[in-house]
Amino acid sequence: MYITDDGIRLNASLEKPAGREGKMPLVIIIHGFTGHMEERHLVGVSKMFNEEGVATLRADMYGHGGSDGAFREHTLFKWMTNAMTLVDYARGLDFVSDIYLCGHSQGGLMAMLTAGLEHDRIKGLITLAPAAMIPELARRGGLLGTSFDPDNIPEELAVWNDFTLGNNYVRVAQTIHVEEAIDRYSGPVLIVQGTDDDPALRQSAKDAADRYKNSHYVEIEGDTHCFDNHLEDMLEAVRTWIRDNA
Ligand code: FER
Repeated sequence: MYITDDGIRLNASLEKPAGREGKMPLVIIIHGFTGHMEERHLVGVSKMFNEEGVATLRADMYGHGGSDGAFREHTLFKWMTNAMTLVDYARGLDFVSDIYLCGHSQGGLMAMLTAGLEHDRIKGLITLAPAAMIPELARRGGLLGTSFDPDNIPEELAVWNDFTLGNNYVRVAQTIHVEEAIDRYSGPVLIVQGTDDDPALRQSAKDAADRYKNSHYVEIEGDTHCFDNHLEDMLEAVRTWIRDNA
């Protein structure tokens, strides 16, 4: 199905727990940079929530997966309005009681920013390896292993093998201050982080956990950015938290 954000179709999937009737919580699940909603760790987390009686709404963000928009043109601002559209959609579902946000990597950063924007509507926040350092890296001129003059941003950044990022991505990221979003949110927060992930990302996840008023930080020993090695451990950490917080 599609959820439309100002004419942009977002490819989405709404899943309800088998056999559960009446009102129930719902978690919005957001993928990372170059990612999509069918990634193994996101489908895994969605199924786990459904087993716990929690509905899920996974969506592809602007320029990713089956959604409209070009990858090159995506920005954190566009993703923020996408995420607010998903929250509005969830608020319009008659079976939904509380709304939670869950995001991986850039989607984790997005969940943090959206929890700041929608602090009174979000019951809890779950971030998996949140890429909270993106704005600071953009200000320093060093995204994704590239190096550029942050005051003279190149027209395009070639990232990884097949991806080209437009200049507006960097301009937008430079203006974002994650700390403000963190300070606007006082609900419960879970941050799950693999120890074999990028050290700068891991440090920024730790710093975010320290700054949130009400957070729980779990490290998965020996796991990667996408929880390739110990997916079950990550899922158990989230399961335990949602049982305590839903
Ligand atoms: C970066 C490091 C990580 C970056 C993006 C990411 C755009 C996001 C990773 C992900 O979402 O999986 O420097 O720059």
